Amino acid sequence: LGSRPKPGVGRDRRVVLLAGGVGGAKLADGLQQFLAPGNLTVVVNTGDDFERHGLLVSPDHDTVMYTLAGIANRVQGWGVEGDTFANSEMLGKLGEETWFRLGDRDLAVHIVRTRQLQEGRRPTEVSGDLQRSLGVRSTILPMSDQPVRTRIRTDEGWLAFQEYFVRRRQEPVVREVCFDGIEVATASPEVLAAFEAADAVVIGPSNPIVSIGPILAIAGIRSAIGAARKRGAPVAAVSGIVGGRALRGPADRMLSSLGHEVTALGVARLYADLVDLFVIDRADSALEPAIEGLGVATKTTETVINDGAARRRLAAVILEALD
Ligand code: FO1
Repeated sequence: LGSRPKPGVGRDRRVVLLAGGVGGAKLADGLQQFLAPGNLTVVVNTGDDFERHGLLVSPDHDTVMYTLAGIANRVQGWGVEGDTFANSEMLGKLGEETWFRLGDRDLAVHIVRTRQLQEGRRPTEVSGDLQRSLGVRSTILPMSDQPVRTRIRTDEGWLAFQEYFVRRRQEPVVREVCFDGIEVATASPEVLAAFEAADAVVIGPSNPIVSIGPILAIAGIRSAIGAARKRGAPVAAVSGIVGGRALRGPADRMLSSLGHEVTALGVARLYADLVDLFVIDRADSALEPAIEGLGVATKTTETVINDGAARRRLAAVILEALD
């Protein structure tokens, strides 16, 4: 029963989800099925944004947008289902770097985004038009309208995020992470308004360092979450570490090389001052007492969401726990 949206129950609640790439997008997809159009707002990380062939690519934003539009490549998680790479092939012939693969349909989004930004529109406005064009019924908000770029320090020196994540396949050991531009980046008015209107806030199972980290580092966002909580809007976080491993991506090795414990408890410590509830997988139920020792309530359920039904079940458990 939990996996079928119950019509009416809590559909009118306004939920704000903090999300990075694929894991956050999957939970957004689950939550969207229980909430009335416009009642889910996804604040996305833009620190992974990347300039390619003169175009601006916003991977975490586009992964959430394609997922909520129902057109995401479900195996890869990023890019458009069934996309072709004719343009990428020709770019290669013309001597362009193509290790960061842009599909032909994906490319259209970057062309439109870049043109509108060059005309002086804010990333938030551009994002709104793109998601409406693709029929997304929730609201996706870039964490800031100012540019932030995650950089990774390795033994070979500093790398731009996508150089680390894609070109180097996350092989180098991460010694330090920094968010260029974070000092002057502010939460957009739309992001602040979303937190003010929120009945609940959820931190998705994305990488706590490089996906959720940049969002929480934006001036105004931690305090906006704190204000929502003080106002009575419960705040939950979902662990992206299960059984000491990341479900995908480099979060486990990154947490380790940055000196954090690579467990759901280690992630809970990063969020303890922000959240009322921490959602962990059944595999980590033994950690409940230690997490509750941080002053955080726990909810143990299935957090590995590889199909639509699992996404809905996790969303239902979270919405029920936040009720
Ligand atoms: N990830 C890869 O591993 N290889 C790619 O060629 C690649 C291209 C790509 C293009 C558009 C996009 O939105 C995402 C893309 N990603 C690719 C994923 C991306 O690097 C990650 O989704 C995020 O940056 C981390 O969450």
